[in-house]
Amino acid sequence: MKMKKFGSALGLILAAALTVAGCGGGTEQKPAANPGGGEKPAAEGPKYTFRLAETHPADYPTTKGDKKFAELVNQKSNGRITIDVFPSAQLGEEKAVIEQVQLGAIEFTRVSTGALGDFNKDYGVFSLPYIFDNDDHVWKFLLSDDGSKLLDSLESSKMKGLAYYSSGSRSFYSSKPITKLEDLKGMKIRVIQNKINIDLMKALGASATPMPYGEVFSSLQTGVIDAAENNYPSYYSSKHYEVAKHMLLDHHQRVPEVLLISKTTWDKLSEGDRKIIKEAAVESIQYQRDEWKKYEKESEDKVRAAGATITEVKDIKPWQEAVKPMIESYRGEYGKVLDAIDKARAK
Ligand code: GTR
Repeated sequence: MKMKKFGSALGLILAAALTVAGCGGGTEQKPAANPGGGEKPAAEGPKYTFRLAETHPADYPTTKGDKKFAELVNQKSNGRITIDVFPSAQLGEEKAVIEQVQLGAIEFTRVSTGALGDFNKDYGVFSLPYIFDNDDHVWKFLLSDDGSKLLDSLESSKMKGLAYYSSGSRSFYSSKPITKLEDLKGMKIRVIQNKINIDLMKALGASATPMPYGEVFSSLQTGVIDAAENNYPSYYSSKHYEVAKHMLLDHHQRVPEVLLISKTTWDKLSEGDRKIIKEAAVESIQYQRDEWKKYEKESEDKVRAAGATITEVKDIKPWQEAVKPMIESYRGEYGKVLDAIDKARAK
């Protein structure tokens, strides 16, 4: 629907965004690294300079994954395809970036699957609480056929999923002491904007305040919100721990990260270039997962050392009970994929 509004302006945006040989803004291409022994198809074809939008800073594991992906694309194309990674939300907050990617004005992005729920209903499933046991379970599902099908389903939303990245688990943190479920009652909790998050907070007795990630720090500081929720790496790198030093680990969501290309950009690429991009994305996964593990531990150590009070929920049952009716209300929509997630556990 949104696409229509932009009408003919779209052509102009695309022409500007898809920088072909000769109009690359004077970007000097590195000499071909040529690791593949000079495969002909990679060396031939137009030169491109694309942009990849990333919300996190340069040293964050997703940004490192993006850069690895860009480096691999550059190598595999013998220097023909350059992807410039723009960290720290320089190209905008996640929701705005996704809209730009749908239009083809930004070619690539890495976002949380949580942010995709309002753009593609299938993605809502990741925001349902306590559906995965641990990271291993998440990856068993992501790497299964059902996980790949979900990546493909983004095509109906003008995007194409290239690869999933690790994102650990999300838990609550507040400026007020929180050590148990009851402490969340009546709290205003910032969430990534999507319908399921709003229902989830209600089920836990709180109220959801959707807002962009970049506004959370000041909103916690000024008391516009009482709490937020995220994984250790985001809690640390965003400095939220400085203004919300009480963390309660319930691990309610495991919403993976995803690397995307605009469908408009994808459709313009040759088969050979598509292959390069897909392969590079898949090859960057292991690197990102390793970086994630390291940074997750490091960020936990750092927030603890800085004096954050961290409470692990001992008995998760009451939490699971509280959200059961809400999960059931979504079973009609997500029953099949929830069964696939359950099945992945045994793989
Ligand atoms: C992080 C995620 C970001 C963003 C952020 C948020 O864990 O990596 O892409 O979605 O959470 O809460 O907005």
